Amino acid sequence: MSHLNRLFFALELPKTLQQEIVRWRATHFSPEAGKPVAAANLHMTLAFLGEVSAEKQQALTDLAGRISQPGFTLRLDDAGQWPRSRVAFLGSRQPPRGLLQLAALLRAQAARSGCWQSPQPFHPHITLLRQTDSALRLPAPGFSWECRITEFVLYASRVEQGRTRYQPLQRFALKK
Ligand code: 2AM
Repeated sequence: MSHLNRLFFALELPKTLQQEIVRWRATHFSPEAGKPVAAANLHMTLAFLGEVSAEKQQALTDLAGRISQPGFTLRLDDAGQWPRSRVAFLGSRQPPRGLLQLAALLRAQAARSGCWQSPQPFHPHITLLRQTDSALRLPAPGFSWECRITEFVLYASRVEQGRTRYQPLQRFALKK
């Protein structure tokens, strides 16, 4: 069997936005709130693929390459916590239709290619903290960032020297 890679499709955030979010996080969450995700690792997952062989990766990227969908604007204006998975996240009060369509398509392609997909509905989010405290004080509403999304990215999740690193493998342009 060929070597397996842990893969997922996601939206990349511009570096400037990653830095802004990290600064905002530092002022709105205490250091004890949880384990902060590194700035370069802040992203929005569209479809998690799991451990994938080179052959299956090729099939998945062929399918993803056929997606023809316009870009969209992502607004980040919501924060929340999932106590079961112990994460705090940033999200959208009204996720754009283009985002939901893209994720649905990628998740359907993944399922048809044999990648197990969670039965939970897709909740677009950017994980900010892991291993969170049980009762976090969440930032008050009023914050908002906007970001134009023109592509999506296939990432490999690797652990290097004890640190998780998400390596972009392939980029897929959305229509202008
Ligand atoms: P999370 O941030 O909510 O944990 C790389 O691990 C990315 O894939 C992360 O965005 C992570 O989401 C997501 N991910 C990891 N395991 C997953 C799973 N079993 N189902 C769905 N998404 C998963």
